[in-house]
Amino acid sequence: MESQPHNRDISGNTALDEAQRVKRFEERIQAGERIEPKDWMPDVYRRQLTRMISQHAHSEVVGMYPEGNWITRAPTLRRKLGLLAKVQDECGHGLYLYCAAETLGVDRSDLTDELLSGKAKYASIFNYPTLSWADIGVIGWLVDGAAIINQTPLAKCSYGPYARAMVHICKEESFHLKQGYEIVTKLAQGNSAQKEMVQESVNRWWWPVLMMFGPSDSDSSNSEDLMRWKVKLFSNDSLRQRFVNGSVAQAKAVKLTLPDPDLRFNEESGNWDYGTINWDEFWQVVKGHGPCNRERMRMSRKKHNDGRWVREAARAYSARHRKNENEDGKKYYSRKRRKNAALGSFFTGKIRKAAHSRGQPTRT
Ligand code: BYC
Repeated sequence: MESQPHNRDISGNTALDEAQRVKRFEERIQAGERIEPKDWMPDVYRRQLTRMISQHAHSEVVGMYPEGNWITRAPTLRRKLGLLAKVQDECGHGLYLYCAAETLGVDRSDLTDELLSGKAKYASIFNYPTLSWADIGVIGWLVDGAAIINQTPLAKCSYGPYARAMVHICKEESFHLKQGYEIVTKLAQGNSAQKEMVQESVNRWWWPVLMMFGPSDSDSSNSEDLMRWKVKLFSNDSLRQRFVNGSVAQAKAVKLTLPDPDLRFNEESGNWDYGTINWDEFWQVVKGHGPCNRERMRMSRKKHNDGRWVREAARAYSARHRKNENEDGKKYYSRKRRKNAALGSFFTGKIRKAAHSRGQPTRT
């Protein structure tokens, strides 16, 4: 469907009142149509998407810190290359997502300010420390595994730029999952110290990973809007359950134990029942009081300051190039450049004529 400016509805009629516009908007969503940046959308939809996409982008960026910490200490060159590529992918995911958020009319620098001021959230999981090499494997297996379960449905969400970004991101996440599970498998088949290290890592990460899916449905304040407008296609609890169901078999395959004495298969529901999540811990971390929140924010501010010269150089470069474009975005050449170009064609013409008169072939 053709895109329309914000103040018009899909038929271009500006006189429609708000209720009619919302109705049409919802009909489009129910019909499975994608909403594109220039289409009319309710303010709440725009605000919710901006919140969710920007927080997702921040999570990708902050998510680089705990893993980046291990690049210099990876045990082999192959592992170092794999980890380097993974961290680089996450940086790219942040970039796609900031671009997707900008299609909603916000400025990336404002989103960054919100992160640095502590106003915007990012995924709770990245406020936990990476204490051993096994953590890199377990993050790839469980954290990226959880991300895939959460994000694959987002590739079918109602907002076009977010959905398209997620297709690419999810493909890369599945490589991350494989590299993580490979590290975990090797360690789990290794000597007793390696087995102990990987089990200890699973014990620390399991519960925080379950919290990644967000609060239980009854406490999820944003789900109602997001599910009505098909941004979220499944609830927090249903995705968490899907993740638990898949992880049990994966843990068993590598002879690791998931640290939950209440984990048992429920014949009736066909699901693995699990124990109670410590929601106090979750909210403490979300509110900035987790084990590494201060360190992550310190690092984010440092990186932002260290990168100032790059942003300034990029801005100066783009300003210089913009000066060479007229209002229609067409290339504008300075008088000096036009004169040189004219002289160039004058001389080229003279040379061609001379060559022609000598009977020599000329390039056209
Ligand atoms: N951490 O109403 P709810 C990755 C907040 S990147 C912190 O259920 P919603 C990866 C929530 O923001 C992982 N805060 O929210 C990267 C809300 O507060 P506000 C990030 C959380 O949006 C690198 C309040 O709690 N993934 O995987 O309906 C390497 C109430 O929650 C968390 C995404 O961002 C949390 N875990 O649902 C490896 C995916 N959970 O904003 C891996 C896209 C909730 O109202 N996002 N809060 O003040 C989503 O799917 C949804 O936003 C969520 C939360 C399921 C995360």
